[in-house]
Amino acid sequence: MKLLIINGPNLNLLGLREPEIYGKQDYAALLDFLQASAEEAGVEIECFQSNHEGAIVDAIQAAYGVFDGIVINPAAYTHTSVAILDALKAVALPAVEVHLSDVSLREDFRRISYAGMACQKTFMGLGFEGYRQAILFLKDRLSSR
Ligand code: CA2
Repeated sequence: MKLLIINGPNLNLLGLREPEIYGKQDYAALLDFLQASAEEAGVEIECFQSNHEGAIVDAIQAAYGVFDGIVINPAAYTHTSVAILDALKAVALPAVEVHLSDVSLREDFRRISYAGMACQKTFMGLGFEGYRQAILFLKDRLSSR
């Protein structure tokens, strides 16, 4: 089972600022955490991060026929990108949305999630643990098909 983990803009700068919202750990620590979570779940993962909307759309399209599912934190594009929503709908791979922070408790503009409309589940406000939950959720869903 192969999962694609997508992280959107600025998540490569994790740990640099706003630790009270996103935690103190950096992106390299997130990658280590993802790898450990994948090994625990017995799945293969590939991690992709981009600051560019089109590159994220390209990665979702390229996942078709290669990956069994997608875990995505579209970061700021969560709240703006119909293109990412359409790409997720187009490939129709099982997808789970993750947010480090609880976006429902923040500014109003963060309450809308376009990508989330094409996802089977959302984990938010759990920090890195949300990604682990997402991997386990997809593993469970995909193994019972
Ligand atoms: O909580 C999340 O995971 C978010 O997807 C993070 C996005 C934000 O736009 C979403 O509303 C919620 C922002 C990621 C920014 O990452 C930073 C990295 C370093 C310093 C400051 C922010």
